[in-house]
Amino acid sequence: MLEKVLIANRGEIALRVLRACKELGIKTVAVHSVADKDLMHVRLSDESVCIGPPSPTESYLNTPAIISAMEVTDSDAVHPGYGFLSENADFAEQVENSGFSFIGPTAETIRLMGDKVSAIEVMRKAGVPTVPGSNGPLDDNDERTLSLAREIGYPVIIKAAAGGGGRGMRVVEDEAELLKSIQVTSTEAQSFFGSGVVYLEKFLQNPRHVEIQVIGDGEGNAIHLGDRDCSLQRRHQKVLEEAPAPGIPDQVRSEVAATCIQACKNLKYRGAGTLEFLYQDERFYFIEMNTRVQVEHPVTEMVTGFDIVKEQLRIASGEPLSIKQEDVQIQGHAFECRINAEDPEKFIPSPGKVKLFHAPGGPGVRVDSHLYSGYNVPPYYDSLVAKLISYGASRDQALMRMQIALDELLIDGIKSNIPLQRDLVRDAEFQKGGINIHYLEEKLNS
Ligand code: MV4
Repeated sequence: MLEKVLIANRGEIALRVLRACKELGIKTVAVHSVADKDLMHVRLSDESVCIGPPSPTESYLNTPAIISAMEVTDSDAVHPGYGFLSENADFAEQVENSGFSFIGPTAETIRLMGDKVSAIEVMRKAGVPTVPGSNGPLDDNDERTLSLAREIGYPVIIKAAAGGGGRGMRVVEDEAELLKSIQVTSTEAQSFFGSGVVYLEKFLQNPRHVEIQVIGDGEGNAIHLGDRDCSLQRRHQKVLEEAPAPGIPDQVRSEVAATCIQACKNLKYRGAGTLEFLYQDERFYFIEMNTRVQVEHPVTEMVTGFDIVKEQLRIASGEPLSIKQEDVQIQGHAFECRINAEDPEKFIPSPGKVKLFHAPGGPGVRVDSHLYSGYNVPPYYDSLVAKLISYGASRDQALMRMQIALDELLIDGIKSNIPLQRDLVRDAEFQKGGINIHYLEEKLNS
């Protein structure tokens, strides 16, 4: 087993990783910026190292500072959490070349999935359903591109191969705009990402965002832990997630999951990962793979009873998967409300001193948060300050528990989106289940 893990992240996920390490008897090193010396996980870790000024580029994104901290503290491995360096192949490579373990897939796999064109290609070859499209980069053969788009049918969407998560895309409504849109998207992609490679897909008008959690041992064994619905989002920021995704026919669900496992086995995938799909008219369409633990992993943990972060640590220790696919049972339902330090109407960040924090509790309630009364939320980072998770035997029970828990949750001193979340869990359409990716923005605009 790993003896000492350095946690290269902050906030709730750093605390989540720290708890998993403690359960496994692994020593912990917290690295933090000057602005983060009072973080909860810094207090609770065995050692801590200040790695730089508040600016993320000089601290949590500072590879030499993090690797130096690993050397000074004699750490075995680094857990990158989500965001920051978690999907940076160069970081993973430098960590391993310095003789440490990166808790995640190989640099090669991260790079493969970071290029959306190659990600789609490996998935398609493994039998994972993808969106009809160019199945590769667009080239300068305009006639071919025009006839491809005509075959697929408008609207189509142009996406940057190096993009993802909603950056570098453009919808094209008709043939007259196609070539110009490709040019503009490619030029933008070149300047944002350093690569102008773009590809084309059929644009799905009202899909849901459904994703499948996988985990592999790096030796060709892999399992899936079911799906999550993350359709309730605003400007590509997820707001409220649930597991399992409601209303998906059993056969459709198990068929797509089987293809995901096949893909992970082919890749000899190591660690936790998520295949993102659009889901429309009872069909799944793969769009991207995330090679990290995700913010919303707790809803999967609640319905499987399986600790994803502990399994990440065990796999990095060279252990085989601790469960077989047959042992994975999806039981009950879970929701996660993301609590952000932001104005609930204008969505502008609201950092500052938390005068009072009171966490809800009771059966089926989990709170993943680094907040405490007196904590000062710094202005330099993501505004996520808590994840409120509810579990129930049924979707209705989990939703009921979330309503109650949201009413118990107190965060005084800063603005938060708790009022929005309280409204969402009482929304009749959301309660029915199966709203699409446009629902929240339409609701907020009406
Ligand atoms: C799409 C799409 C419709 N059709 N691709 C946005 C983020 C990135 N992960 C992929 N995205 C989309 N790709 C096709 N072919 C619609 C979106 C999309 C979206 C997807 C998931 C969650 C929220 C979204 C919000 C707007 C657009």
